[in-house]
Amino acid sequence: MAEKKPRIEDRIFDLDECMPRDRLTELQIDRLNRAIERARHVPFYADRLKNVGEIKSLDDVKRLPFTTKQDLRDGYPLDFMAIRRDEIARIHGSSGTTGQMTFVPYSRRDMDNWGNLCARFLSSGGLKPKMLVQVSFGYGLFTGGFGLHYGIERIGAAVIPAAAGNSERQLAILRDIQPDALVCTPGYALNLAEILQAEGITLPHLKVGFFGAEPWTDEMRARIEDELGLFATDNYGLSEVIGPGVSGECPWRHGMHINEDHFLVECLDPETLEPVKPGEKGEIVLTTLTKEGMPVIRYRTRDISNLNPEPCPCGRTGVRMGRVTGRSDDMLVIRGVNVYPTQIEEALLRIREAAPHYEIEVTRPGALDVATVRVEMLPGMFSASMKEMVALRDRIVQAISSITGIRMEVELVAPQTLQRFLGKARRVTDRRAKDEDKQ
Ligand code: DLL
Repeated sequence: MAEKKPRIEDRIFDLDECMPRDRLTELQIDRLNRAIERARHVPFYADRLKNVGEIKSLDDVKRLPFTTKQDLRDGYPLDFMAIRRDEIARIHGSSGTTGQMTFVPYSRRDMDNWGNLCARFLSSGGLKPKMLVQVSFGYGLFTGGFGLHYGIERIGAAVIPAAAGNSERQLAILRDIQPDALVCTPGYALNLAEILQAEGITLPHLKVGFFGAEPWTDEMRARIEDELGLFATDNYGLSEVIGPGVSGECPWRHGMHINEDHFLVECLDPETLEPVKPGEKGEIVLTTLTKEGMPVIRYRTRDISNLNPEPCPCGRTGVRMGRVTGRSDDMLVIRGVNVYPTQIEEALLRIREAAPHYEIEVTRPGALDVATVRVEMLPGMFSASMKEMVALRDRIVQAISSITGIRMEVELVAPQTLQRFLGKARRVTDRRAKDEDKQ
């Protein structure tokens, strides 16, 4: 859903965002050679880069080794650090919810670059000096809170570091301080919108919202904008690479411009590891070009997206990555069909009477997979007749099937009964391995 004409004024924060492509390529090659030299301080890379000579064209990137999350885990706690201990300016880390956590050290220069990179997408999404911003991301090892914080300050706007959680307090800030901008996960924005609606509070002062850290859809954006009355943009990043600031939307909102002067991007077929055609879906693979604390080479993000190299009307020259439809490790294979949780969300958001809160459970009671989607009804629907509820359930089954190609069981549950998430949502429970053990 690309926009015809942006609703907000575009403000380019840094002219490097508009660097002509040929100059950008030259800069990337130069920076890549320097990044390789820095990476040689890391034993993992020193060994793998032994026979890699000078990089002369971006095609040479094929000669470089890949890095996986497992490699970083094996290097726990700081084997991937390429600076001295007394040069560390900050250490962040990934949560470790899906395994061993990893630490990510930053140098002073990394911190400086990071602030600028976040300022780029904040500016392109409508943040202006002197605006007041509520940051409802976690502050801590998670990169969301601190990353956005420094970007906001770089623009000359003011921060309310609300941090994640305590919805009562979040609402009090929104209502009583009246910030101009909100920063959090899209799921949490929707959650706040829902509580505001239940309490009959409207927020005419909110102008812009910056949402990221988890997959969301255009339908979800429309609902958030409608309910909070703001202009919402998507931004993407990951802690292993820097945190938020890898890419972000411009006001045209047709993909997130990648900060290619700092990150070299590839979109590869996750099986063959060969590049996919422009516009086709593949795994995003990133190489840091300027990172000093922990450079990564060809880091396999597991995020599935696509790259659009067409020029953008905004004038920024960085390629645009499409919405992340999910992580390749989030992908469910149900009866042989690939399904991403965002597809369920997309289906639910087409149906006004269903709340976009859902859980997916996959089981294998016999030979076949059974996927059950639990969906919350909106409060008004809860008192509907049995006939209306059955009709609603059937419409949801139909919507899911038309998007995913498979039929799932749908259970309607009472409003406010499914878990809400302060940070990233976790919606899938896959019980198939356990079911097989039982058989
Ligand atoms: O989530 C960094 C971040 C913070 C990005 C705040 C944007 C805003 P991690 O905790 O390491 O870092 O998680 C990274 O989150 O590989 C994606 O799977 C997912 N992700 C991040 N941004 C988006 C997005 C931060 N805009 C992982 N859309 C990534 C979809 C996203 N998924």
